[in-house]
Amino acid sequence: MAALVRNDSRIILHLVTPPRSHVKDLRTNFIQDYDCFYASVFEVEQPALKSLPLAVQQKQIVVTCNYEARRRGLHKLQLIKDAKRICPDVVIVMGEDLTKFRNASKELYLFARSIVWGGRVEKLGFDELFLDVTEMIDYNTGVLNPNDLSNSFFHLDPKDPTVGFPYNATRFQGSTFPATEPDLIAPTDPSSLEMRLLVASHLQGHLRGMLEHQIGFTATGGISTSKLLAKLVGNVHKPNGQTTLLPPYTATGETPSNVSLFLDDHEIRKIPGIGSRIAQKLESHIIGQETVDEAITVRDVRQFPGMGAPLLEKVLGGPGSPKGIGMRMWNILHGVDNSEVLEGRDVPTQISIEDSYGRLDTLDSVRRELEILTRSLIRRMRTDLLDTSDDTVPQGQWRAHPRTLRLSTRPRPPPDTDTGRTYSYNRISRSTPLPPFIFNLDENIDALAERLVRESLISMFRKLHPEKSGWNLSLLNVAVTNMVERAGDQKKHSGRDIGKMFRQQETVLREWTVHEPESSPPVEAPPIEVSRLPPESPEIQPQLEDDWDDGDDEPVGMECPICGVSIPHFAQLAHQMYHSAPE
Ligand code: DCP
Ligand code: MG
Ligand code: MG
Repeated sequence: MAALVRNDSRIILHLVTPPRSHVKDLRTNFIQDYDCFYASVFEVEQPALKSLPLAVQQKQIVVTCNYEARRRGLHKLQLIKDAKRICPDVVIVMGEDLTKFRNASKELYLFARSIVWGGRVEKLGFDELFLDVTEMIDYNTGVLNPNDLSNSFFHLDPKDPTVGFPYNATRFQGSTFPATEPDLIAPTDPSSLEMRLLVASHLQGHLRGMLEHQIGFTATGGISTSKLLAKLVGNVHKPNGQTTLLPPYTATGETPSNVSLFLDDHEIRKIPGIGSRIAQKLESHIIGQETVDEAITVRDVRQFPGMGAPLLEKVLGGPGSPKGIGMRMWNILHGVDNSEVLEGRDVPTQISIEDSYGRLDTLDSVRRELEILTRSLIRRMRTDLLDTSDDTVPQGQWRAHPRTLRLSTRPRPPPDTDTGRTYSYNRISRSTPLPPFIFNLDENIDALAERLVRESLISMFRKLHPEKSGWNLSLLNVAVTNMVERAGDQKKHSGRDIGKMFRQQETVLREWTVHEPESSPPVEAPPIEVSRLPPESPEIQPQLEDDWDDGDDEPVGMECPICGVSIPHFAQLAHQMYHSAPE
């Protein structure tokens, strides 16, 4: 319960503000989740699509669709053939090349970062941002005039009092949980949690308005004191809405906490941080059977006799479980999440390009594929690591130098003789210092790629696979890691340079063309591991997958609409064939 108290006065939005040590409990965070993101990227390019039912296709699946299509019965992760049957006039666009989504995602991230003081904007997947706006809320609640709240002005730049927007600080912007008549809510104490959340709701409304009217994307938002609560409350009014989780955040006397009121009806499976294995263990403990289909809610777990951190530790702990899982789960069930919104980085920590294969078993084909991957890798390095802001250096200057070259492969074991299915091995890899010639901007990319394969990658490959034949690979990955930023650049994104931010913001808004942004979110994610792959198919088309910002940053796969298993993109076609194959 102590943890609950700590959480009580935090404010989280689906844009998140950074906690400062002395206002640790007054964090204001929010989250923004763009509506039908991939579909919106196409709509921004071609506004005429907005009024039509639009679906984005990857393999045979609707990966997302716009809200016009949803009104007509389509939904995310539906089979294309079902979508066509339900809505014959659906407009289908291919979305397998992720470049434009990645670029739009970075552009939107940069936009948010240009506004939020301290740059505490964290990406979650491609289309969600947490913004820690604590500092902005500290400042703006500090300048409120309690005698004239309806004529307030939100300052977006403390150095220039004219930059900002007017707002009415006697009412929340957008929706609230619990739903309340806006006129009935009128906090007057500028330092209260209510007022902080109220002011934050206007900031989020303003940002969403800018996004919509100046860039063309609508987003849905949530406002609270932690990432967890901001994210969950952000789901309440979709699309193009925002919801603030109202205090009280702790129960007092007869008054229940709104956090519990809000969380208790959630299925535990829907709570971020509770994966399906944990949910299953909790469900079988609560319901008392090994396999259960019944979904249980946060309330069911929280109010279960004897429930608490020790019992959760007993149920969930054991080999393979992280230490302290009981306390972590108990906190989550009470909406307590002390994780911070992480500040973004301007350069990635690594860039890697990979592809998957149905069959790759000769040195010639490996050499050919390595050259293809290396060409993409060099292109990506030039896009992400070159600073082209100085007109006197037309080719640009390297903002960072990766020091290490890494080659990874994933060998494919022979099929299981009983079932005919194959199971994947883990990746194996080797690293070596990255030869400096790769940074030569006068040389063309094809020649550089050919040389890197000939001089480095092939010998690394031979060390990984000393046998001349007999191997068969399901994946190749070429990466540059161990990034060293140019002197001076490391400091550029720490601290706050409002002037620069606003210049950057203008640039972002003026040139809404999808180009490579000059900064990027944190990267470095473990390789995608698939413990079991569906049967191989000769029809699997190798698909370039670069994981510049993989892991958290990029959807690594989709849930199969038939069996619900999470399948990486490259394996989706094979997985569908697995379902359609006769038993
Ligand atoms: N995506 C994907 N594979 C998944 C889930 C999502 O490739 N399994 C992609 C397509 C989405 C984007 O990521 O457009 C963002 O995912 P969301 O779940 O936020 O979905 P949308 O933004 O499309 O829709 P919503 O309006 O419901 O947020
Ligand atoms: Mg979305
Ligand atoms: Mg999303």
